[in-house]
Amino acid sequence: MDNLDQIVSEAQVAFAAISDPDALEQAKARFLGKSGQITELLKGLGKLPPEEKKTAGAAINVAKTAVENALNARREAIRKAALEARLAEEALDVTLPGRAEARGGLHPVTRTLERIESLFASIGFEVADGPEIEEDFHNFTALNTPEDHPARSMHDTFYLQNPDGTLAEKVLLRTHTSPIQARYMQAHVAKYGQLEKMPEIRIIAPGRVYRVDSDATHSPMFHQVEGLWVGENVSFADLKGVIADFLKSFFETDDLTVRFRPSFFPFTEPSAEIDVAFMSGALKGRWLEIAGCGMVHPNVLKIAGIDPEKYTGFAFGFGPDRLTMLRYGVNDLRLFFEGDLRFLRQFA
Ligand code: 2NL
Repeated sequence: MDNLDQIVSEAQVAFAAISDPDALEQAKARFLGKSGQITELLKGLGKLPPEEKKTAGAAINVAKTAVENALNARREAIRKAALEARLAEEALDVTLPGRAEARGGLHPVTRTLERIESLFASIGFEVADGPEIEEDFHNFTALNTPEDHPARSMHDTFYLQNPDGTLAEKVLLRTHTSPIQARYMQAHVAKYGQLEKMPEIRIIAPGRVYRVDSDATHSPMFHQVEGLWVGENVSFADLKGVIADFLKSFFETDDLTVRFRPSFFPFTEPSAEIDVAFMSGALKGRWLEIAGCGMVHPNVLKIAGIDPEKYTGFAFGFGPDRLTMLRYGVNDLRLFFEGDLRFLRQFA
């Protein structure tokens, strides 16, 4: 029986020295496993004479229970120690001052776009959207742009490549937001074209556009807002009224004059450049070129499936980057796209 006491104290010493759970289970095997010391003793019981079996068996079981108790106590101690360590490591000081979330702000050009959208929404214009990667058809052909027009050249327009590196001739980054309107007209005709009286189209198309151009006043990516109103009896007089009212609302002053100067675009006829002059303030007295416009060319209506004998329309295109520069007195376009927070924070 001395042997049993020795096994028990050996187990207690062995378990106490271990603090890793896996190692503890391995140590357990030495005593209680298939060929562990206690197990071997139990196996040996069969060879004892019957009168000794009972006392020997009871003594071995007392030792076995003692080893199991030592094991369970150690398991529990290891588990507790691990929990304590984890609690200490993940301690959270709820009395520390909080870290405030930095406050974001809208980009000045975004402010201008939203302002233009809401002003036109107030006179019944819907905001339309479309892809920045466009097809030659919607960007040029549908807008009455001749095959040999310089805007179609690689000097002016970014074309995409095929996966094999060759030029994807008919796929490009849109050079204006007109293709949004070309697509909208097509979809509108598909929806209402068979009706005796097609509902009016009144949309603005804001978005990013791309041209091969880069200096103090040109960025290869810039913004445009185009507008389109198509219906029966839509006239150049309507165009002038809508634009003049818009500019007065946008610049928050009646103290400005608007001038329509003859010009040319393939997609409008007649076409005009819109100039504005402020009668007061820092920009007083200078004519500023602010947009292009005109009556939608009959070919553009025809390509979209609209009968130019029955419907007319006007269209215009603004550069919201330039409008933002004028409204806030910024002199370098590139500041808008460099992402310098010292500049951008002034508008937030
Ligand atoms: C400019 C000139 C303009 C348009 C854009 C347009 C769109 C359709 C049909 C006809 Cl779907 N025209 N857009 C018309 C005239 C001028 O923009 O210099 N923008 C900054």
